[in-house]
Amino acid sequence: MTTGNEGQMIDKGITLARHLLDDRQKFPDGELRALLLQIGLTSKVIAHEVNQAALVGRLGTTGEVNIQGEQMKHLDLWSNEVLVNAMKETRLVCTMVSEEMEEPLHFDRNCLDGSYVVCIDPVDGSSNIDVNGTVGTIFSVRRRRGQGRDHVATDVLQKGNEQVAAGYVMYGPSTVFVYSAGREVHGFTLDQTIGEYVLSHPAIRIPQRGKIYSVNQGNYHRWSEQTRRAVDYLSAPDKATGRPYSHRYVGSMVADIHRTLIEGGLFMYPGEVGGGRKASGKLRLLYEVAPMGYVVEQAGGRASTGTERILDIQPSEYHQRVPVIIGSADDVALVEEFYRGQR
Ligand code: P6P
Repeated sequence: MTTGNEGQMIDKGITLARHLLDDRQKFPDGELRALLLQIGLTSKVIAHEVNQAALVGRLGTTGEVNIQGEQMKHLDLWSNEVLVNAMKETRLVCTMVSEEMEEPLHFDRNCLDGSYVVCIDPVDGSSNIDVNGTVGTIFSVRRRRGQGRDHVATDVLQKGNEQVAAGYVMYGPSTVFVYSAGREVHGFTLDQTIGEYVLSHPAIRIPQRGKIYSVNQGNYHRWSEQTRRAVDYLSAPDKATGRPYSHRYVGSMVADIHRTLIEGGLFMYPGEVGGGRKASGKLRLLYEVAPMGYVVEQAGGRASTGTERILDIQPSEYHQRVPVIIGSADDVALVEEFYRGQR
């Protein structure tokens, strides 16, 4: 392996570490840089475990049920523990919220240590792992604003527009680390030959409009009239308006939104009528929808509930669910017209 000027590995491209260091003028916060590098490092450990899950007994469920009432997977618990330890080790994080933990975890008794609050979904879409499907880690970073144990109410339940960084890791045919720290969205692909993330998708911009919609069509009869009319419109043939859209649905939010980010279109998880636990959809605001919405907005897209910008929502509880329409600006705006009675 040769190196060129400034330690950049000429034949391997720009690594995540080099990128974050080079971005100093746009990225002055050394602590945030260190935190993102630690998340990147931890994701490489998780990537290996995901890849070997079937061989090391990480498939299947533990028999326990999480706060969401969902079967907990061996991989969920293991990856949560790995991420918690990794964040604690940095001494940069005072509190963590996770899909796998009912309450926020404070790393020191008085929450005086660590500048950041990190919300994570350790392995999103883990039900796909048993069938060798794509899964992902989603992370959201906010600054701690308060002090002492009472700071949770002010610091964890912050709006998505308070995030200072967010992103995801997609464990698919290749492992891809995508993040934004409020200026651009960059994607890195794990180069197994050197064990480093290498810049593969610089300055990602989502197409203004796409040709794909992504939603679990099986929930059609539980949707509101507006949702059904919007999906019927997208799937109806009409050459003049470039319809029908193609339908793609992996059932793994990271996979579906990564495709949407690269190719355009929109991903939806609407609320359901009938008063069940999915009245506000299935996906959680703090550690799934807000971070993914932040990334998509930074790439020029939009993230909405249908009537409200996701990043403007004031969270009221840690595991709060919200309806999601996220993707190309023109496509999200189109669907919002159905929810606003303009179509
Ligand atoms: P459904 C995975 O379980 C997940 O949390 C997201 O990754 C995904 O978008 C969604 O749920 C899929 O849910 O109800 O369509 O199986």
